Amino acid sequence: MTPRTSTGSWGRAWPPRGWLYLHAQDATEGLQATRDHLPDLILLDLDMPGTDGMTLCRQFKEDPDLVPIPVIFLTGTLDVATKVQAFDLGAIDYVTKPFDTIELKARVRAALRTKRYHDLLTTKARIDALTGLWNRGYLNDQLAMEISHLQRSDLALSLAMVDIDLFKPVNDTHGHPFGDRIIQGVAGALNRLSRDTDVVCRYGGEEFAIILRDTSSYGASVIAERMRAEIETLSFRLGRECIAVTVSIGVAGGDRFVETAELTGDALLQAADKALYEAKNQGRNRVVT
Ligand code: GH3
Ligand code: MG
Ligand code: MG
Ligand code: MG
Repeated sequence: MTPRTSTGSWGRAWPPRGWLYLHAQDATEGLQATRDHLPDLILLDLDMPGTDGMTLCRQFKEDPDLVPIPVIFLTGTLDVATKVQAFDLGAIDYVTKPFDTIELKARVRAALRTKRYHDLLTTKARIDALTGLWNRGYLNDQLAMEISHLQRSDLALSLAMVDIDLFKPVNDTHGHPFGDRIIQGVAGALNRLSRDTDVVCRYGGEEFAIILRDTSSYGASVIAERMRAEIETLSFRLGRECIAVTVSIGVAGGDRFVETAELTGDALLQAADKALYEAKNQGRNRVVT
């Protein structure tokens, strides 16, 4: 593997400053480098020693983490059938050797533009528009991933479900836009009080879910209590009035699961939801674990 930062075989001006250009000798190196660095673009020579470019491209496109990376083929022999095969495998473009440097650069820029749009849309699709928190789809993905990565011996993963208390009357009395401001304020507090490793989501209307990594149910209940206490102190101004809200929180920890096999995302969500229901039953504005 040869990482080059500012000069490549296309002369001093390429790749532009700040880009990292990695050169792999063969398919094995190429696949490893791609997994390690998740580049924004792959220039793939069809004619390589060992595994050929088509096979490597197929490997890229079979890996969910690598699928979004655009692949441009470089090749000397490109009949129509090969072009079709390359596009069908997921390549975004091709360049025939000997290639014109200016044209190749333009194709690279175009592919990178597409990749940037893709990344932007992927991010937007995961974010809740009102609060800027992660959305429910992202929560489900992350929860499944966290659980599949948990070691059998280490079930330190917790989930907290947070629900604003008696929110409907607040909305009915003061209007939906004011209700939205409260949802944003609560979201901000949850975000402030969580750690970088936590995943804070808006689960739905006035409900939030937080994945707490490396956290036992006890640890999660301490964090949840801190959040509950902080939210109680917030006040939302509306004209001359100041409105306060409280939240109820249900906490579920992986460590409460006796059978590791029973610990799934759904099971953790259900357990947290059950604890939340219990918190509401006990009179709201409290944490139940
Ligand atoms: P509880 O303590 O049992 O949770 O009572 P609640 O009134 O909060 O419960 P309920 O689930 O009956 O009401 C939730 C309300 O949240 C209903 C709706 O008016 C409000 N809501 C849901 N989504 C939004 C939203 O995006 N914006 C605003 N402003 N209000 C919302
Ligand atoms: Mg409710
Ligand atoms: Mg509620
Ligand atoms: Mg609710």
